[in-house]
Amino acid sequence: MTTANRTMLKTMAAIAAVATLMLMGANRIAMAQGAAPSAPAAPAPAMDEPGTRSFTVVAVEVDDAKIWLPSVIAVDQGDKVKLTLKNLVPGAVNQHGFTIPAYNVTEVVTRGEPKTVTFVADKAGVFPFSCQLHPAHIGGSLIVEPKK
Ligand SMILES: [Cu+2]
Repeated sequence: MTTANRTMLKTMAAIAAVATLMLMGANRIAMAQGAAPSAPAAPAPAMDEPGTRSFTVVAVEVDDAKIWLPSVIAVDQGDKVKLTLKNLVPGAVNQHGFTIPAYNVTEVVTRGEPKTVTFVADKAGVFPFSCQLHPAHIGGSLIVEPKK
């Protein structure tokens, strides 16, 4: 192999390595924005003090369905969880509920007035959340991964 070829190979390897790093970086950004790519209204979680997991959870209407998004919120047992609740459902009814019975979280969220709730996810498991005002509305699950 000539020196020129070897130099060329090294350059190509370097370019491939940089491209891989860039791809990994893009992945990380996509993951940081939450587990719900179907939630265009949910902005990326805000930065917070270490140990706090912050999520914006929005009530939206799709056709006739009222849905809290993201539908899955996953944290680790022991995390401090901060939820910013926003009601973006249009129409005459301007209040929707948000409840996680297992964690004694129950809020009424008025459109235009986001609410913040914080709690420590001390129990592991899968816990449903929903709108306590309108049982037909679609909720989701809080998943608390057990501590290893
Ligand atoms: Cu509702």
